[in-house]
Amino acid sequence: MHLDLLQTRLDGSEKALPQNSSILKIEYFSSIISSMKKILIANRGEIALRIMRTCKEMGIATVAVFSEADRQAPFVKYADEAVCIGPPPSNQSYLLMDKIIEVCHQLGVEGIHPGYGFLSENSDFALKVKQAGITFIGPSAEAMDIMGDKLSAKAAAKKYKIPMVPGSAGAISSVAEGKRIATETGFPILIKASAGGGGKGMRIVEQVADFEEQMQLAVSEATSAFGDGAVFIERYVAGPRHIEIQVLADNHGHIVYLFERECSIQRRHQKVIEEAPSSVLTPGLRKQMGECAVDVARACNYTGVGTVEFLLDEKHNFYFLEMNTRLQVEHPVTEMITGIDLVKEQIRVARGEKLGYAQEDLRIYGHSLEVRVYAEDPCNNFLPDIGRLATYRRPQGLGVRVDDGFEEGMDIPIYYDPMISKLVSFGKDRSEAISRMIRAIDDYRITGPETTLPFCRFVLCHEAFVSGNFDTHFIKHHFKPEMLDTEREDEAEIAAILGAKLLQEHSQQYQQKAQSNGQAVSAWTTNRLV
Ligand code: MV4
Repeated sequence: MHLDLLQTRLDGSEKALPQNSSILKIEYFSSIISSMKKILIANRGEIALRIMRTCKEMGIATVAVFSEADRQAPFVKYADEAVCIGPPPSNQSYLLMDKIIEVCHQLGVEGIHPGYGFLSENSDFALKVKQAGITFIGPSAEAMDIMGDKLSAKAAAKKYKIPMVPGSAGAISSVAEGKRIATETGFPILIKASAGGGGKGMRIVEQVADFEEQMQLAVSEATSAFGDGAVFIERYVAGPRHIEIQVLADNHGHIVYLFERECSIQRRHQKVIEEAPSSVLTPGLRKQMGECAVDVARACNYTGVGTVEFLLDEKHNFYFLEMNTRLQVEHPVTEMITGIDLVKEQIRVARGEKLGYAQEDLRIYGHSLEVRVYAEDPCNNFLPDIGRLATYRRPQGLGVRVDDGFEEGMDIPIYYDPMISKLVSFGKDRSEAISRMIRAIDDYRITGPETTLPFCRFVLCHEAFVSGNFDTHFIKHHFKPEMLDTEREDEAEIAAILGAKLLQEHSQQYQQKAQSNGQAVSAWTTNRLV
């Protein structure tokens, strides 16, 4: 075929072809065809596996890097090639930027997927990867820097009409200024660290008399935790819901929103249950929030998948909080309701391809829930309860997805997050998604560590959850450890012992009766229930 016939790139984009040299044309096409034939996953566990599965579907070879603690992990076995990069602690393995880049050079890797956590939001890493001539599968270092700092994120969002919680316009430079702004804003207020996020370094102040002390604490906390003491003030929104919008942007100026995830069910800023869609958004509100999220992405020239977090108050006013510049843990619920593979989109965008659809082409199909299964004891203040997965059997069946990184018999390493899996359900509507999730929880067999499964079951069965009438304080308001039905395994065991005991007594009586009647009793008949 003559090259001129291929005026449109294989990916559907319309970048002009070099016209005057066939050598240039050959280079141009081979750059498209050869781009990203091998990807390194700079992560571990369930997300590393999840990314590799998509790579396999796309015909892309995978490289795993792993620590000594993960030698036996499924993600290491699943990868086409795997390299041990150090001892178990993350700062001696998964966080070693130069070592990971070195592996790329050795193995001819063309792209790095950072997953979530670890190096995923580290703009220095994104820059180093780019400078090494490797594609970072994520946004630019610049976009990460803008959104990584809450104040610069808000400043960028100001260019568009994005609703934000009333408060200080920028960093608070003195206690006096803070007191004045807090009083103008109206108590209670929150002091937040600009470098914080996800609830880290947040302080609530009820009255002006407490301001000075709280501000000093906030500044010193922010300085020691983030090396940046900048703090700002926001009015405290009571009883909000946490709604986040998934966005997806290509390198050609096209941005879409893939609807929302409701993540209000949290425990100490740790998400417990996520769902899509939210049961409180109307189509109109969804469109408004979606379009705002797209503007936030546009404000920082965002590319790839990202999440824009909003608070929704009781009157259904929404406020932009922050943007997460990574693939999120809870991305599967969005995949389930849109039918879109978000990792595939990340890779396509990183290869320079155009989005294959416009906003009007997207719709919500059904309902999806995700629960995070942790090796933590919900009856003992959620203390990590790591150890060997003595029994590990996943639930299966229609509308059930399990993203995990373990097999039966494996030890959960102490060095990392104790998440065992993400259990995801899908149904035609919310009530079907809930029933399937409860069924899946009941079918899940895990022995060894205690898990958060009974706790998740409790939430799913709670009237406030079922009715959709909840906010970010749900767990604080409704949960006490005594409420958990964790005796169920023990009860089954007790029932079995009691049953055996009754059987034994019965057969003794039967034998005695038979013998007193002068009958011979075969050993095979002694346990017969008559
Ligand atoms: C707030 C707020 C109330 N008012 N901001 C916590 C995580 C971080 N992204 C922002 N967070 C909050 N910011 C104002 N002005 C309440 C929270 C909050 C919260 C938000 C989402 C999900 C759970 C939460 C639990 C406690 C507090």
